[in-house]
Amino acid sequence: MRCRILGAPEQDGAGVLGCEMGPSALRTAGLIPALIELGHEVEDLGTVQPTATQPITHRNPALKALPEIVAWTAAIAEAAYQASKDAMPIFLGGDHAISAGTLSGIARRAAETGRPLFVLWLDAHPDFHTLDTTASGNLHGVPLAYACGLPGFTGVFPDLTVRVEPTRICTLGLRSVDAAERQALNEAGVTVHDMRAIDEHGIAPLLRAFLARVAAENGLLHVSLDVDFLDPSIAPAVGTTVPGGATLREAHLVMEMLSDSGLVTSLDLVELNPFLDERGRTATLMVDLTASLMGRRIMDRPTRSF
Ligand code: 6HN
Ligand code: MN
Ligand code: MN
Ligand code: MN
Repeated sequence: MRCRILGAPEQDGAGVLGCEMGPSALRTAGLIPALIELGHEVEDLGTVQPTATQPITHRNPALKALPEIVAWTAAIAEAAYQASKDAMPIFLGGDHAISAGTLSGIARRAAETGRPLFVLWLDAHPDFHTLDTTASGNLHGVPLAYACGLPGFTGVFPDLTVRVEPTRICTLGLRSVDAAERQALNEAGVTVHDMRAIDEHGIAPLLRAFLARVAAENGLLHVSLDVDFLDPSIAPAVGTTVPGGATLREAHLVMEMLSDSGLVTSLDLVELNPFLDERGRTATLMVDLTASLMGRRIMDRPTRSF
């Protein structure tokens, strides 16, 4: 596979500084050699530069760094659109606000192919706030709602060329959902497999059903992996840890099934905060998970199946 690596060291969307070091840590942990070793052709596009900021006022006084996030979103959206031409882009965050840009750029690209875009959101949180409902004001809590075209972003965030269809989104691993997000997720028809569903059914059948749908509709699949999808005991390097996350094996199984499906066409690696890491273990885990997604196997398997 042909991969394009793009660093997006945005950090003002999170409440804790440090995500700007995320791309460096992922590179230091050996992301690119791991991909090359798996036989992929890797093109490193370097680092996205945000556009110039413009002053913006908004009725929600809680919003933090709005001009900065808007500037990043515009730059990342264009870069994501360009990088996704005839290759699989891997976006290195940066906090999860980068996905406002990656999703809108990818959705624009997907529309040109005529294939439906599906999104797998691996996260403790749905990031489904609007600019009006966020209480923390941290804009890493809004990217999925923005990309779906929920109300209130128009005239503030960059106009969406193509919106993501909420009924084609599957969130996996949720365990911290604010009241306004819960209501918006239900109204929009997003598929939510929270941690309770994972506990009750196991992660594999939930993911398998979603992948079968993507395959049946000949869809493109964007995967957005937030470090806090993982349990904090194995992934401490994130500012928004929530106990009770995915285990090491659950996370690898998700990646292995995604690899077997052959459906993944773009990937976000977000929220890694190296300032909070322990001797690089979270960065290393994120690289190992990416390697599983890109074809690393414990043993050869006779057939590709998911
Ligand atoms: N993330 N819902 C919380 C908030 O502040 O709006 C947490 C957001 C977390 C963001 O997971 O990328
Ligand atoms: Mn997130
Ligand atoms: Mn999260
Ligand atoms: Mn919130």
